[in-house]
Amino acid sequence: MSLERTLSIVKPDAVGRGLIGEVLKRFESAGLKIVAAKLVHLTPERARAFYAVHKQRPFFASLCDYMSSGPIFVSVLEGEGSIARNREIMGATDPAKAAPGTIRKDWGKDVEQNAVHGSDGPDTAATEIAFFFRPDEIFRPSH
Ligand code: IDP
Ligand code: MG
Repeated sequence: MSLERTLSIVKPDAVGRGLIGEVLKRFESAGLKIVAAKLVHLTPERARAFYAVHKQRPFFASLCDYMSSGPIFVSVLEGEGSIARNREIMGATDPAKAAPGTIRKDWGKDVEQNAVHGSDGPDTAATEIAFFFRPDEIFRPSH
């Protein structure tokens, strides 16, 4: 494994229920370091741009409405194998199928409002981090 960065989003349903701290605690307990973070309210256009890869899927319009329905908490997680590690901590896309102890099992409402997003590979991680953060907004030990 190598030192990686990945993008995490606490989605509007979880932010609205006051779960930001609970989610971040799981990342930090797993040894992932939060190296950038902020609250963002996506416009529908920005939500469509973020999820452009899914634009042919039947749930695209609903997903973009949901993701622009309230503030989200975006962060960059750094650590060994952080991309896969974050996906493990999140659990399966559908909370009903997620493993016990995962974020989505504990707090996801349904397959759409599933509490969190995490990048699925190195290329998407780089693209998604750049979607939300300028390089100078990401912590480096030399700062
Ligand atoms: P992921 O978030 O686990 O990577 P993706 O397949 O990339 O899952 O889907 C992106 C997001 O789209 C999901 O997190 C969820 O919010 C939503 N989504 C995925 N599948 C469905 C579905 O079948 N119905 C409604 N929403 C869905
Ligand atoms: Mg995905």
